[in-house]
Amino acid sequence: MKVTVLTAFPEFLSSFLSTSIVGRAVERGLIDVKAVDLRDFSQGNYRQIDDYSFGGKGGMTIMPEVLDRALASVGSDDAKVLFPTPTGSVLTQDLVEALALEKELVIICGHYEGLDERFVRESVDLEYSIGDYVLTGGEIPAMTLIDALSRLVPGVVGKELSVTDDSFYNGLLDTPHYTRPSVWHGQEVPAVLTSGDDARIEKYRKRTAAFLTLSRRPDLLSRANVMDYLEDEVYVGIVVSSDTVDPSGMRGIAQSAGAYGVARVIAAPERREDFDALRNTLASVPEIKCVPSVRRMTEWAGRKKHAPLLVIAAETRPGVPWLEAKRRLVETGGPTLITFGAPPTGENVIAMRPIQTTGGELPHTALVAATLDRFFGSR
Ligand code: 6GU
Repeated sequence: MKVTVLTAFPEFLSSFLSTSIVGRAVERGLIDVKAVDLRDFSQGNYRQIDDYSFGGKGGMTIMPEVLDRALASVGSDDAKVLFPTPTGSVLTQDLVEALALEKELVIICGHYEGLDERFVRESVDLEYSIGDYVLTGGEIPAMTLIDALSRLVPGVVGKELSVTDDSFYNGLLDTPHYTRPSVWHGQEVPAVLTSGDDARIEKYRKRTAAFLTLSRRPDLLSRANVMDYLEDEVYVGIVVSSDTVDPSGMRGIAQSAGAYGVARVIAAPERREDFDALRNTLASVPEIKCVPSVRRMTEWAGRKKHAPLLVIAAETRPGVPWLEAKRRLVETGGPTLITFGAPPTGENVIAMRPIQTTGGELPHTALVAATLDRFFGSR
């Protein structure tokens, strides 16, 4: 990837481009980053690149001719041109990942009051902000983006694992880290981390990540696949209202459930007397476990420990918004049974607000897949 930064302060970037991980990536040719001095494209004797803003109170704006010449000097028509500005759209990991697919970027740093808007309209492809605060110029946001991009380039960050494990990669915050000494200022490292039990450690890290996200950034939950962050398994329960069940539809449901990491699909008849008929019909679908009643379904899902959290994907009844249901699921972390069809009752039950469509009803297979995607789909 090639990145050119157009700036009035190229020396501002020099230590960034020659130090640490980014410096090594530049040196090894993994990324090609250059800072170009906007003043080299100034007009007149004073290397002037800006002028008073029209209608302003004395602020300065970089002149369009200067920007145009500087951009032309980069010499490539298909580079994506970026302008860091507090009025841009917020830079997220998703946006960084999208920009990482580009071959070439040009980042134009404004100072003072920014760039002439006509140039922005004519030549800038994307305006981005790095957060809700105001900086004196675009250099730090330019370096922020370059840093985030470079760690996505294979080979830049030592262990590939640490890239995929980090905050936001799975859509949730990272777990806290510790190093030696194991006791510091009277504080011990959580015992599980020194236990050597890899499975327990992994579970602990996932749970702390989940709780950190719940308490600090619940807004991130909407785009995260939370399956890995639960301690126990997730089951799908289908309550069948009549003895006429379509085995191929049920097979489709089992397939969707499997794709999203659901441990097992359980089917129960609404009326106990239909159990034999149901079991016969589903004899050809061994992926689905048949039980005689909704109560048995609940018991089965919770068999290892306590009762499962019941999430009811209700067809019509009012219920909690799905993101709240997802939050409860992560918070509970225990076995979960997501049911479709006639709703079970009791403790530990969340009725989910029905999925809204703009016309008509979803077929059952689609309803199950759409519901599971809200909880266990990756962004
Ligand atoms: Cl991209 N530029 C400036 N000047 N200030 C900012 C920003 C960018 N993002 C947040 N604050």
